[in-house]
Amino acid sequence: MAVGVFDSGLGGLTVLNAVQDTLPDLPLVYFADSAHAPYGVRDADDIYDLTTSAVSQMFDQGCDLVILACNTASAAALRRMQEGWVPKDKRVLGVFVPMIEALTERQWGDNSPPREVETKHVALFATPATVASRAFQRELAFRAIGVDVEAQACGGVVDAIEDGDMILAEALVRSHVDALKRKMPKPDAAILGCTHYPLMHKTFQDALGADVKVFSQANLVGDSLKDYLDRRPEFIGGGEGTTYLTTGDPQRVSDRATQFLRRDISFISA
Ligand code: DGN
Repeated sequence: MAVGVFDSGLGGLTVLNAVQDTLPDLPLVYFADSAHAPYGVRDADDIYDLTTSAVSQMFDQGCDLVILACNTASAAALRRMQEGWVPKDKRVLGVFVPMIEALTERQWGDNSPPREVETKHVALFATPATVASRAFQRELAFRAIGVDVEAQACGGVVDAIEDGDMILAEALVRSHVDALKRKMPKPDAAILGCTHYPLMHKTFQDALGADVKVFSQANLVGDSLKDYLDRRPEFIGGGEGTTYLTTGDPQRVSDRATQFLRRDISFISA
């Protein structure tokens, strides 16, 4: 048994990295649905079908707990999966709740009624599908009142990062931040709601200004998983190391992953 980390492609490796840092002995399976990436431009039904198909394969690989590291899948598919698809002895968790708990200064799993919080103006940067789902606003409304969220769909950024074109990625981030600022001139906080954006953290911070608190999810998810496993140790598996699975061409995906994380990573076929 291992904990599964699912992503549409390689971006979730930022989350996997943070989990490996926080929980170095935890056996892990990383699943990249590279044959169908990117998810960010697909419609919700398509994302649901692809995500359930991948997570089924992860259950078959012995993962009783799967984290959807992909924001787009968390936004478009997670609630529907939790409401009827996930078997009773398995768990599927997303990446929004840890971010929202940090933003609203709540303890893990605090389900008390929504309350006023200090952060009043929040900028959300994410893929078009995540923005269209309004999942972030829905989950936030369960926990906080009186928060104004302005969402900016950041077209092109994921593709530029995947292509290794960081100059284009930086230019796109700056123009998306400018567009956001025209709608919300003074955000208190910004949420980087996409697996790839931690790699652009500095560009977002520079463009937004030093007084905006920028939340990047990878570390938050690592800490939140540690809390979860402290409470639910039955989900900690035996075995060791990380297995990397992909629906794409393993050689090509391994080469790109090695470039992306600047360390050797070897994928096998899912
Ligand atoms: N992993 C996706 C996300 O976090 O939204 C980004 C990549 C994509 O499929 N567009």
